[in-house]
Amino acid sequence: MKKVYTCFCTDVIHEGHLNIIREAQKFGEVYVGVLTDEAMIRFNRFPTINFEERIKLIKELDGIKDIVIQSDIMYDAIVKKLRPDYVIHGDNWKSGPLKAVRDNVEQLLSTYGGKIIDVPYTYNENVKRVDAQLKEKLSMPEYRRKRLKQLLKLRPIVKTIEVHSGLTGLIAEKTIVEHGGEFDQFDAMWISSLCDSTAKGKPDIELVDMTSRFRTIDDVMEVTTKPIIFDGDTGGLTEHFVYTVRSLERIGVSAVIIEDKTGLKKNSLFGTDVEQTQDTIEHFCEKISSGKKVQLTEDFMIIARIESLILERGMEDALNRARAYVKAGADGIMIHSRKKDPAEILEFCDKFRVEDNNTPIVVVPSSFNTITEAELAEHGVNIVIYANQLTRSAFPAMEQTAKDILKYHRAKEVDSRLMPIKDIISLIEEL
Ligand code: SPV
Ligand code: MG
Repeated sequence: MKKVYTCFCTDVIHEGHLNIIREAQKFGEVYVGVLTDEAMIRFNRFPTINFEERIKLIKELDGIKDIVIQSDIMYDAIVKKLRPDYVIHGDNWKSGPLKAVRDNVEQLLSTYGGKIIDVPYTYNENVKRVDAQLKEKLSMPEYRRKRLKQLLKLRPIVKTIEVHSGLTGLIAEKTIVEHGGEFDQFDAMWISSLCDSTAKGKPDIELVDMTSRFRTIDDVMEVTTKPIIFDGDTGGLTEHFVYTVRSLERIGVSAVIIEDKTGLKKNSLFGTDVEQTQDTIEHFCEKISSGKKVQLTEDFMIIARIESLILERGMEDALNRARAYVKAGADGIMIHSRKKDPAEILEFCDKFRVEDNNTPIVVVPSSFNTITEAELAEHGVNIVIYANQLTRSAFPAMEQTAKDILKYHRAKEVDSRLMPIKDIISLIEEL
């Protein structure tokens, strides 16, 4: 009997999958691969059921010879082990990022005469509905909220990008890149106080009020499924912060990061150029523990941000605060720096990790931007936030366009740099 292999990366079996199995059976015995969670989340949406449940789902299908666990998006290990005569897949992998997978399989099979079978992708109303329902499920508060904790277990480092609108949310949600055989996408979204304020033409001084910040969260949530980390600035008065925690948790935000500053907060990247007051350890600990007391689920995280390095209070002060904040109940520590050299951040991480191997560390490498995610992960960092790069890339592009229209007295000269009208219309999915 010939061997036919297909890999499923799904939490629901619909007629498209059944069609693939039917087609596969015509060529031989069917082996179905189940992609691990770790591999699946590199390029697909987050699974709504876990790996064991997905295996069970496939096991219940008729006409399958065996199930194979596939732990990499690329098929090298599977093809080596199974040596299938055929690999069958929906023809959607002939273009887009998945084409790299098809090319890889084609090359692997060519070494011993194996063949690819491309089956026309089933995309009817029924399949569309199943797809939409899964997406809807992932966007629900109870699914979205816990996802950050799930990702912390599945990812070597959780990659987070700043969003401040529905449109930037869509970029965070949908951008998937294949590069050198590796797939990647962002895991989570950061609602930055700096960019949320900047988008409104306002300074980053806690002037944009919570009602407005929640409006931004809602705009993002409407069109995305990925988990949200909210920049809570100083958290405000403890008596107010407890209400913020409740509201964020209820709507499905996964974490709030609050910084240990008090009084008029200014953006940290000003450093010591402006007057900034650091909170006392006791007072900030009280804010953290008050927040922890009011939350209702195990999913929500309160992350304490330490400003000691920004304010040049020294490494010992930063480490002391980290110890105290964790003791007060913080679910994570964000350590910030505005130095170009990542040395002080890495020193903090190394020293903190000697004492504490569990508490997640968050960093925001805006200034120390030469360091890679892998290097950060080696030093025990769990979440990396690209806190303002989308805003900083959009602004100069828009400004240049405005200048050129004024210069040429028409828009023809800028057109080649613009997204085609057709593309911008189709960017937004219609229900
Ligand atoms: C933000 O994005 O608003 C932050 C990070 O708080 S930083 O601007 O680096 O302080
Ligand atoms: Mg901020």
